[in-house]
Formats: sequence, C-alpha cells, structure tokens
Amino acid sequence: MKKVITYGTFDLLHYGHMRLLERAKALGDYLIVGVTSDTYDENRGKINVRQSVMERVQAVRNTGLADQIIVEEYEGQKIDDIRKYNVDIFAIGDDWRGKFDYLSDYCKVVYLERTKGISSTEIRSGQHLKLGIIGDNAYVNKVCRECSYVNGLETAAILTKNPEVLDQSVPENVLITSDLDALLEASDCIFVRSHPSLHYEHAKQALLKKKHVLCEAPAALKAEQIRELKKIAEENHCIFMEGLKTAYATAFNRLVLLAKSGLIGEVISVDARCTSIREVDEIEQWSSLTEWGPTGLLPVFRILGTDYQTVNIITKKSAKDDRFDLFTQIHFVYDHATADVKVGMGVKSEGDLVISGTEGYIYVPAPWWKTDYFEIRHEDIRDNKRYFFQLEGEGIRKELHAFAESIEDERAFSNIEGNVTEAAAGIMEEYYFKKNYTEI
Ligand code: C2G
Repeated sequence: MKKVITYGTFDLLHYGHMRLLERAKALGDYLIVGVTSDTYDENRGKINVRQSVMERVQAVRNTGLADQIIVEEYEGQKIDDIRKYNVDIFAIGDDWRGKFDYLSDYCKVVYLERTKGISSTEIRSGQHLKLGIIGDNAYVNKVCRECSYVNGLETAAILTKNPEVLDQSVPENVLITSDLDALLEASDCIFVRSHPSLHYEHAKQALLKKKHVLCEAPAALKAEQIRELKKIAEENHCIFMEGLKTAYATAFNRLVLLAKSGLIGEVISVDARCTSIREVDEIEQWSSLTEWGPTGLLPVFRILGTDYQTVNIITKKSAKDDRFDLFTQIHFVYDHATADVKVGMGVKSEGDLVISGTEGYIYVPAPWWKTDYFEIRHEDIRDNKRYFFQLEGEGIRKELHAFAESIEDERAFSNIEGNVTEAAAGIMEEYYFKKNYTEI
C-alpha cells in the first residue's frame, strides 16, 4: 500500500484545497492529512486563520478524501510523521517548491500545481476596513507596518503634528493630515496613539462619529472617562478597545494563565519594572507613568485583580520640569498579596517581571513587556521549566488583528478586561490628583 501525506491549515476549506487533496490522494492508496494546530500557525506568523483546528479538521473529514487526519503541532514534525506512519510520498502545493526538498531523504517529495484564483486570504478578507492612525512619533510607522499583515485592515489616513517622523512603512496613498475631521471622514476605525492627555478626547470624537476605536493605554486619565467612552461605544454600536501590545504577546498571556492555575502555588507578590531612559524633549511628551504605567500594571491587575485594599504612589519629579516624573513606584496591598510596579524614563533599572508564589516563581527577563520567553522556577532547580512563544511584531500585529476581528464579529475580543482599563485610568487619576501620593 502506497501512503501519501500532505499538510495544511485548510482554513475556510475551498476548491483549491479540494483539488490539492484529490490529486494527493490519487498519488497513492492511503492519504494522511496533517492539519496545523492553532499554536503552530501562530508560531509561524499565520495569525489570520479564522477557524479553530477542530473546525478545520472537521472540514477536511467532510471531504471524505482523508483516510487519516493528524494534527501538526511542531516544527520538524513532518520528518517524525513520515517515519512513524511509513509514508511513501509527501505532497504539497507548488507555492512551497523547494522548501520541502529536505524530506526527500525520507520519502518521495511531490509539488502539485497550486490552483489559481482562490485562496483563504481572499475569502477571509470580506471586510475592508480603513484604519486611521493618530500619533506624533515613530510608533505610527510600526502600526502601518504591522497593519499590512492583518487581513481586511488597511491604513487609510494618519493625523499627525510631525509628518517628518513618518517613513517608508507608510503606504503611498495614505492621507496625511492635521485635521481630525478629515481623518475621521477617511476612516472606518481609529488607532489613537496621541499624547496621553489627548487619548480620551480623540477616542470620544471618533466614537461620536461612529468610528471603532483602539485607544493606546492609558485610554483616559480618569476612571469615569473610561465608563463614559464605553457607554458612547455601546450606544453607537462601536468597538472600543484599549491598546497595549504586551497584552497581546502569547508568552505574557500564557504566564498569566499559569500563574492563575496554581503552578507556583498561591501568588503572594507581583513585581514589575519598566524603564527606558529618554531625551528630555521626549520626556516632555510622555511622562513615565503614562508611558509605562499601564504596562507595569497589567500583570498586577490580570493576576491579582483590581480589588486591592490600598495603593501608594511614590514619585520623583524632574528638576527641570515638575510635570514629568523621572520615576514612579506604585505599591499595592491586596488581601493576601502585594504588588510593586516601578516605572521610569529618567531612571534605569532591570526591566524584569517576577511573580512570586508559595511553591515557586515566574521569572521573565528584561524586557519582559516584549517577552517571548519565561521560566517557572522552583526551590529544586530540577523542577524548573522554560517556555518560549514566538512573538511577531511585538504584539502590535495581534492587537490590530483582534481589533479587526472584533469589528467584524461585533464584539470585543480584547485581551484587556474592562475593569483593568478602568483600574489603570483610576491609578492615573490618583497620581494627577495626588491621592495616596508621596513625592521624593
Ligand atoms: N492550495 C492549493 N491551491 C490554492 C490554495 C491552497 O493548491 N488555491 C494548497 C497549498 O499549496 C497547500 C494546501 O492547499 O498544499 C493547504 O494550503 P494552506 O491551508 O494555505 O496551508 P499551508 O500554509 O500551505 O500549509 O505544515 C503546513 C504546510 O507546510 C503548509
């Protein structure tokens, strides 16, 4: 019996896939189809897949062409499978020509002509959302770059005071303007990345014009403003999400889940530090607390919740301009735990994250906010474990993808729960109104 194997995502299974499977099957007597797992696709940067692995497996099963279906979970698995299942022929579309020649050490490799004129990408991108970006620094370039990887979302307009910071990442036909109305007119949805003191106003204007909003954290500097924005969004049937790239890093999300699932026992303390020394004129644009606070607060609020007993804010202001904090520490006391967040743009420290529990701790090396790696450490080092998750585009890509998907499905798939957004705005409020506050 001649065994053939082929692999694919088979998202929104279409005629091109069917033809591929038919021809692969015709090469032998028994067809094995490897369907990629969600994590495997995510790790190879394929973030636009719409269906879950279970749905895709079912679709392949429904074709009636597969004699056996397996799930492809890791890089290099093809060699293992070919040996394990005693495969004679590996077949794949010729968009992969040359890429799998190395498998010819194990079996025959056949590239089949890819069917023209049809693809999952085209089926998926039913929606064409025009994204307007508001921002005055080079981060706008990153957003444009990452947007080009997200199906159904394209940068249409940019509102900026500093057009000179824009580079070749900005597509040519994008409207560059200094007029908010012109931006809103040209866009279906808005990424607010302006000065933090303007986030709320920009988000509000956009929502009032019925534009979906992804607003960089802190989305507002008062908790009440967050409630107001949510209300306007609801009334206008718009998506309102807070943006924070770390919240979309797979490694970060996994470590939160592991901490919550008791792997290090009871969590007693969360310590996060985020620092980056910046030039004075940049400091004038972004204070340490608004620049780093929401990131530092994220693991605290996601792991310990927002129901803390007390908070103390200790800050060191710049001697040049006392509107700006060089360093700010936020110390929380919870019923059974404590947390400490230290942020600074005028002080440098180790940018790591430590989550301490009664049976071990999670250690994320600097810069933890861009993390693709962490360790779970125990008293007995033989029990330590390391985790690695590929991170494309610092989390911005996944954040934009979640935004586009939320708009399409008309419900927010945010990785930041509503109460976290509100609690972070509450901390900003305490700082600006000098509540629970000490200057050093
Ligand atoms: N295909 C095709 N014609 C199309 C679209 C896809 O022949 N119009 C083929 C692809 O060449 C591939 C299979 O259908 O052989 C599955 O395609 P995808 O779902 O896009 O999966 P892919 O990313 O190509 O998976 O381990 C995973 C595989 O290496 C590749």
